[in-house]
Amino acid sequence: MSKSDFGLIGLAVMGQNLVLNVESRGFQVSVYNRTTNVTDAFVAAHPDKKLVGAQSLEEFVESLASPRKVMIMVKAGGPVDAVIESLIPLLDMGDIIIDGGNSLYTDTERRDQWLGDLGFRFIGAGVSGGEEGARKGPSIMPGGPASTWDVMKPIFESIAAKVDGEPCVTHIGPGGAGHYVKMIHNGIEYGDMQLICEAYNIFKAAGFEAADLAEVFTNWNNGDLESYLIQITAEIFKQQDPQTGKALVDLILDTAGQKGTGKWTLINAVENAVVISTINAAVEARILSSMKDKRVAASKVLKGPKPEIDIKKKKLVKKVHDALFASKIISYAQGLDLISAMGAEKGWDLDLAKIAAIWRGGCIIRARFLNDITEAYRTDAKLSNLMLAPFFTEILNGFQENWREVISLATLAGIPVPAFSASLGYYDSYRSAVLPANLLQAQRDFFGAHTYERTDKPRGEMFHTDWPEVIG
Ligand code: NBP
Repeated sequence: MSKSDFGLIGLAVMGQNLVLNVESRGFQVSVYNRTTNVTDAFVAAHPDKKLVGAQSLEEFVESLASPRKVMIMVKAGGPVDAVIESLIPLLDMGDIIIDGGNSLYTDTERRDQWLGDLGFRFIGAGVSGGEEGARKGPSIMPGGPASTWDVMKPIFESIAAKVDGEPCVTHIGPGGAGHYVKMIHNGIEYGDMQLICEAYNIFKAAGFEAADLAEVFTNWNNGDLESYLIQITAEIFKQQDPQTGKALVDLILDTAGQKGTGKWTLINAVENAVVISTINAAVEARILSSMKDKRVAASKVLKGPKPEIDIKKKKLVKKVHDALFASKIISYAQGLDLISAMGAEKGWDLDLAKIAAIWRGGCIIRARFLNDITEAYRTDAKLSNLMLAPFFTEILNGFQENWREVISLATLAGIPVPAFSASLGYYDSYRSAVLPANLLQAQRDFFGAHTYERTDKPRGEMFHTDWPEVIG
């Protein structure tokens, strides 16, 4: 048998679908899974495909054409290192290892150094789109040496989603840049999902049933909010529980899980001193949701207004639409700001237009408005904040009345809207020429002699006051 063009290790849901995708583009693919009966079952289930199932890593490596291209699609963390350790003695110099899992970018940087020192080539690639994306065309965010990317480009471009004929994959940058950008993609995904949930909560308080919501979200998906997450939300509201005939969403327990990419994004934002308050609120909302027992107990003690909103449904839909869209812009502005700061810190030379462009298809956050984000950065690569691109400035200016009203309505009705509020708080802070930090600096100087600058003196000139002594 001829040697394979590509090899994949890890035949769980992502691995299997990626293999079928690669094979469907005309490549012969070798596969290996630690539990070998998974390999046998997978190959047997696809007798008409150009697949080579290997029983051992030796057999797998032997079946690949040189330079070997081996993609690892196993659980992130220790398993990736374990697979790499076993591959090292079997591979030749110049062979390429690709880690396609959700690895922490710092792990990718370490592996890049480790494998580079040994003479292997390494790509850390974030892959988004879940099972369906992996099969039909994901968005791929590869990081590593440009010369290695050039070798992988034909395969990656052929399997990626396409938007306007452009593949949703681009070389992000060196080392951990690809996995880093995938991490921020996931953080933004957290923000998008929470904002949608807050809109849903407001509608519930105004008496919307699942069927009404299916209609609202379907209509939204035909407009400027068009996106995969709005689309699946409409489908979720249509889904009935076969046992009870009720809307399934109403039967799902309100405790959300998380795997860690949101938390990693927050840690990185703090390290870079970048505000990502919408994503922060989204991660914290999941944490609060998981405290079900405590919330149930507190609901019996801590008082608040009745969660009711009395406003014409059609009017409310428009207002919530505007609040959601404005908040979503803020969330992306923050996420892209973080990418930009980190890119500068690491010297990665990241291209935000290209990053936004590959998020237009294949991935979970794909959305119509990513076309406008792409355009904004194509027009001005040095844009200091997405809010300042004329297209987005106009929307924020136009939508803010409804945005503020929705947050007020929710707040007065005791409905939590942490991500809507965080977004508006960021917007109002960012556009404030004067903030109350003068008082803050006075406090710092009072107790710690930290000094302050004055409004009537040049910047950089520091002052200290001998504040009165406070007793007690
Ligand atoms: P999982 O993350 O559930 O991993 C299962 C695979 O890892 C199996 O093939 C398993 O082999 C293998 N594995 C483990 Br666990 N430990 C191993 C070890 N020590 N040595 C060798 N193989 C080992 O699979 P997944 O959901 O397909 O995701 C794969 C990667 O893609 C992850 O990093 C994930 O975060 C990322 N990702 C997933 C999605 C998604 O929608 N699921 C989307 C985007 C990215 P076994 O069969 O022998 O146990």
